[in-house]
Amino acid sequence: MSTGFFGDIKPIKFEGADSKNPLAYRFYNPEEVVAGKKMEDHLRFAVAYWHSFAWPGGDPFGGQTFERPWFPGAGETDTMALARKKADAAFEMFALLGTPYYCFHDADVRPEGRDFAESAARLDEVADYFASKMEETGIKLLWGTANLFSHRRYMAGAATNPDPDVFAYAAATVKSCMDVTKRLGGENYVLWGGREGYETLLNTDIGREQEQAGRFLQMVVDYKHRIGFEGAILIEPKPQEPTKHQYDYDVATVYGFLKRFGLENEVKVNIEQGHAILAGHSFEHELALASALGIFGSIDMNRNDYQSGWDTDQFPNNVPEMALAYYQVLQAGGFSTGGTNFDAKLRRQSLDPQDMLIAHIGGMDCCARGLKAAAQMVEDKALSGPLAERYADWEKPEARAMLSKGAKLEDIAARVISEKIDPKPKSGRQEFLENVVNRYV
Ligand code: XUL
Ligand code: CO
Repeated sequence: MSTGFFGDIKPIKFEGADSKNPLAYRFYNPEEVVAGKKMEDHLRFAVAYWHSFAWPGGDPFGGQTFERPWFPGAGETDTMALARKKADAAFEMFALLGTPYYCFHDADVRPEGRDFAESAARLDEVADYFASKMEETGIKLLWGTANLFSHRRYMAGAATNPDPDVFAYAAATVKSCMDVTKRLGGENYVLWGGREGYETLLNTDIGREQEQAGRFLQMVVDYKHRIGFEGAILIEPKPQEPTKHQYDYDVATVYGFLKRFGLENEVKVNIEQGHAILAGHSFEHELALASALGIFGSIDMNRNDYQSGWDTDQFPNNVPEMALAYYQVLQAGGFSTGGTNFDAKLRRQSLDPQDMLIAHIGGMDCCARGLKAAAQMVEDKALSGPLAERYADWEKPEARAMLSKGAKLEDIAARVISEKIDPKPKSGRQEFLENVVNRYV
């Protein structure tokens, strides 16, 4: 049943590259087979509940710009009725877009209760409502997560808080969110440590805080196994914002953390484009590293402004960048439990319900173009061919022997002398390879 929020807009259809209809897909054709799989199954798109349905359009200088019938103050005072109204509009949008998945934090979907028990009960009640909508529409949950950063109790961290009561509250909250994620068939559970970091060393014991975070994560993994949650546990790295120094800085840092607490085979990463940029990396670097370390899980798709230095969470629209990102996703074997979650929000002047659709349509089209370009590069071995050639000498037995167990520096040194080894530098061919990529995008 239509909520009327999106007027009489019909489900968005693929119309092809020549279409001028702003409410049509020009490149995302869910049924089209790319590299042996339907585009829909490659990309596994998800809508983020928080940006589209919970964020009021504020920035540091001004508050709400969006008027939504489910926001408090819009007439209705029963906050659970507003939560249901929000869910109605959200599922209507998922269905209009044809996005197979969505993602949410507890705080996006239920009003905060007077105490933990009431908040948890409200989450359960909303989850029942979601369950019936999921059943009705076939829309699935890519991941659930707990918001352990907005409420003032978390201002000094959740798992890393100096106050053990906050650690306890955060643990109880994650438990309730994992329960709900499992109940809704969620395919992953995400932990983004928004406040797990610090502003000043003057009041911070880094060693102790990281021990707390490690223990917390071990308990999350342990709980996952005990309840039989089959999804992946994912950590989402980010270098700064909201805290100045975040403990989950980037993929490399997260991997070190996982190793330290014996969790590298239990936890993967959810990599966000904007967070990669903030860390001084490229998105494809973070993806390639996660894949090389065997911890690639899922992506938060968006785009960060390259000048502002903060997390602008814009919708993606840069196809050449997406092509390199999906190239890494394909090299990693594609998504298993993961997907492409639009952790992206409208600009605060984009007031209309149509803007929400148009932003997602543009983002999905851009990902589709990136995927198609990436798949073609894979098929043509456009990059993997030259790469294999560059490392080909490592296939020789004497080269492999140097990396085998028991290899010794002195034996290698003797061979350099006896075989008169004198390396001849070869071109890295970067411009050639850049030109190759440009043929595909
Ligand atoms: C914050 C961010 C979060 C996580 C989920 O920058 O990306 O929305 O994706 O908590
Ligand atoms: Co994110």
